[in-house]
Amino acid sequence: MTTTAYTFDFDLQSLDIGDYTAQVEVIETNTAEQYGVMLEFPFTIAATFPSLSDNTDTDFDGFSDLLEGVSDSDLDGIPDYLDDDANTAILPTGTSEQAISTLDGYRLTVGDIAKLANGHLVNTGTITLQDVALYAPKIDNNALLYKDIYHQPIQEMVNFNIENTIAKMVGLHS
Ligand SMILES: [Ca+2]
Ligand SMILES: [Ca+2]
Ligand SMILES: [Ca+2]
Repeated sequence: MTTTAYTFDFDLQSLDIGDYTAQVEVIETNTAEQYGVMLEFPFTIAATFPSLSDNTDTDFDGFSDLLEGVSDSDLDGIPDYLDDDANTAILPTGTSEQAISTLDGYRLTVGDIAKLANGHLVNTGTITLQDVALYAPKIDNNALLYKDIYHQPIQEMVNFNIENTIAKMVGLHS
């Protein structure tokens, strides 16, 4: 089996400020079955770019915000200047909870609700019930949790994706 990476560039200049969901669909053309897969991911066009300083180290990893920048080198959804750990088998949660972790070979990434709720300031997968109410309908209009007025989380809620090379699953853990 061989794998070839393709890169697609999009010009976002014509988009207004706001939240968007991008869809990527790949369909086989060389088989009768023409199997396919569709991936969706949210992104936000923000009004302002974060102001990064050479004198500030927000994630306390020894490198300044300006040096690290807003790229997401480990692809976990957290920008470098807020991300102090390149191990993607671990995803940080709120300050009062331990990070969630998985096996080597899997990648934990910040979930769509957490991304939309926090924009470029996202640094954990932690979300609130209000985040669910506001952003779950943008992702899945049939999601049941945000319609359940009796849902009372007994601990912090973490919104994350977990992926390996074979399958991708989406989880909402509370
Ligand atoms: Ca830093
Ligand atoms: Ca990251
Ligand atoms: Ca990371």
